[in-house]
Amino acid sequence: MEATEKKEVVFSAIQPSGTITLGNYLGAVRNWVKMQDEYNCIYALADLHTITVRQEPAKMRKNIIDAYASIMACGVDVEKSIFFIQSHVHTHAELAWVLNCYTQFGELSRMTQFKDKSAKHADNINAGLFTYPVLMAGDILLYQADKVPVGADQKQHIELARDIAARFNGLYGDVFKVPEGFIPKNGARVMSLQNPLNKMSKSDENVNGCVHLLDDPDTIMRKFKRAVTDSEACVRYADGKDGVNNLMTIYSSVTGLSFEQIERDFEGKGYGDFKAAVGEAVVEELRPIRERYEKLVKDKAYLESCYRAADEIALKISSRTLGKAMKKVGFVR
Ligand code: ATP
Ligand code: LTN
Repeated sequence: MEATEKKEVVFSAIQPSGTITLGNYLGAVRNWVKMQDEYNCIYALADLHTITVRQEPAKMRKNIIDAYASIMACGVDVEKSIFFIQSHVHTHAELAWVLNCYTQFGELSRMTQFKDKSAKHADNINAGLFTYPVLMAGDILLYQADKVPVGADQKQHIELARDIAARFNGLYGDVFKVPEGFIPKNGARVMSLQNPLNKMSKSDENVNGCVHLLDDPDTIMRKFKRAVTDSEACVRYADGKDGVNNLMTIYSSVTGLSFEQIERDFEGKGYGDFKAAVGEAVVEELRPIRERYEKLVKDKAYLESCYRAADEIALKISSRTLGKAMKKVGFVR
């Protein structure tokens, strides 16, 4: 029991904004799974975050359940970790409001994800999209997390969470743990297979650019065969070879082979062979996940029992931090 208490706390979340991608998996979720034995892990489906972009209600409900089953299928084990649904735990929205008043307009204006998403959704640049990183900071700080496993695109948001925590602590004493990002060396930024200058994203309109966790083997192979490369016909990692670099990153991340080893293995071979090898490696990595998902998603009652139990524990833990923060600010408790 004591050993458990001394473990560091890990917190992370993912938006149920569509089917989970190979980028989400290699950049974040795979590390969530690996960290479960060494840390006290708390994970969430960040459904409050998803409404910063307009959602279709029936589809959103389905996405939430599918994402919950998918993450469990990846190996997040509810016997080891707490895996809850953000909107079921009211402390998140409450702390976000408080922290909004400790975050500057200028800081949020600098967030590159806000700039990207407001360019992409120019007809709906809502206040939630702007304050999204504050909700995310609250998610992390409520659990006094030490480490936050995320992809490279979230680094700026983690820095902001650290700044907000340090500022609040500077005013009121040690209320929040100042968290650290945990970004993988390889796979932190998986790019679109069709446009390797853009990150692979759940909401990509080009279906061939993005491999989904639940794609069947033929679809995966087809997407890799169509992946954009270059005219050099040489498998090597170098500036300007963004398509090949991306395929090498994916291959290395899945197989554990170094770039040097991959270059040696594919010396004298064309891109056709290489793309097929990357596709096959990904098919094998994702096969057991898809199989587990198919079983889990059928058992809605089991899924519900998992998130209900986790929601309750998350509420208990997060209420302690919220209560402390509100008391320090001056609310009558
Ligand atoms: P959306 O397209 O709705 O913005 P997304 O695909 O970017 O979603 P998020 O839910 O925002 O996914 O991210 C979940 C986790 O996956 C985060 O830790 C994020 O850093 C990571 N991640 C997302 N895309 C990639 C990618 N292409 N490569 C590596 N990690 C990624
Ligand atoms: N913003 C994150 C999802 C997210 C998150 C979090 C990640 C919401 N809350 C807390 C880590 C910690 C994203 O991946 N786009």
